Amino acid sequence: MSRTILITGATSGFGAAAVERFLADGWRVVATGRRAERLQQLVERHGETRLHAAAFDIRDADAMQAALDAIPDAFRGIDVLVNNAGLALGTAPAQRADLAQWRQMIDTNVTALVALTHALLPSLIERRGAIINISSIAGVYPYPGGNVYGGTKAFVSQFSLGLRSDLHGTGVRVTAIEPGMAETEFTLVRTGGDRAASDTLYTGAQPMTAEDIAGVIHYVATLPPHLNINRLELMPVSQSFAGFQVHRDPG
Ligand code: NDP
Ligand code: 8X3
Repeated sequence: MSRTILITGATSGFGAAAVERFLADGWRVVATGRRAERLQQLVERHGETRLHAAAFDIRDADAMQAALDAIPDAFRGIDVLVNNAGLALGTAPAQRADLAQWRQMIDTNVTALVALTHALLPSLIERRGAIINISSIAGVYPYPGGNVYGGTKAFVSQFSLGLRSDLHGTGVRVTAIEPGMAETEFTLVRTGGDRAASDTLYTGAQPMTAEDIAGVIHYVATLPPHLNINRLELMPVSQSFAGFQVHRDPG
């Protein structure tokens, strides 16, 4: 029997690659994001038999509810929720950061993720489904300029573990995937469209690809139902850890 997956942030990067991966494997896919034209291109490529596209800003609670209400019957029983939509904005230290950017990251990465999860929990419980939350190494290891972005991802990982506790006995699986550097539009968004900064970060580093992460999401979603990966941290081989920084007074 074909299963149904709802993937947020399906217009780019991990989410777009995951849509392709699950459609190729015969799943029904509900794909969401703000950029309606990209979702429309997906529909034109794949048709509407196994793909339903819903364009809305995930921070808009009413728009989210309207989109959920408008899901066609064939796509209503969501088996897997992939909370992927998210972003980092800026790399400035906290003392120079833009509060509006902090709010946008919290509203998108935390508040919207929580709201969508809450809305879909009844269906997920009924179907003994799965929740796959896209967290980040930024939620595990702090780095300069990661401040609120890292905080939102720490929330995502800890919320995932908390969900596991609450969903004990329901059969619902919950996983936080915590990727390191992967080349998507992530850095373009973070830098406000600075293509050179994005290229500089990724050039020569062999970062992970969106398809790498989509493969991991698919792996997690198709594990035997008795098996739960709680958190899964991954990096490109080229990325590892640096030491602590020490400030010394000039004397
Ligand atoms: P992209 O920028 O390529 O994709 C982000 C997706 O999120 C887009 O589809 C975007 O859609 C969607 N999105 C952002 N804001 C909103 C919003 N307000 N409403 C609806 N959708 C929204 O980045 P990635 O694919 O890399 O990022 C996916 C997830 O992975 C994010 O949560 C990110 O934090 C996380 N991550 C990324 C890593 C990386 O190195 N790339 C590493 C670790 C984690 P649209 O703009 O159309 O609304
Ligand atoms: C994205 C990974 O290290 O750029 O979440 O914050 S990092």
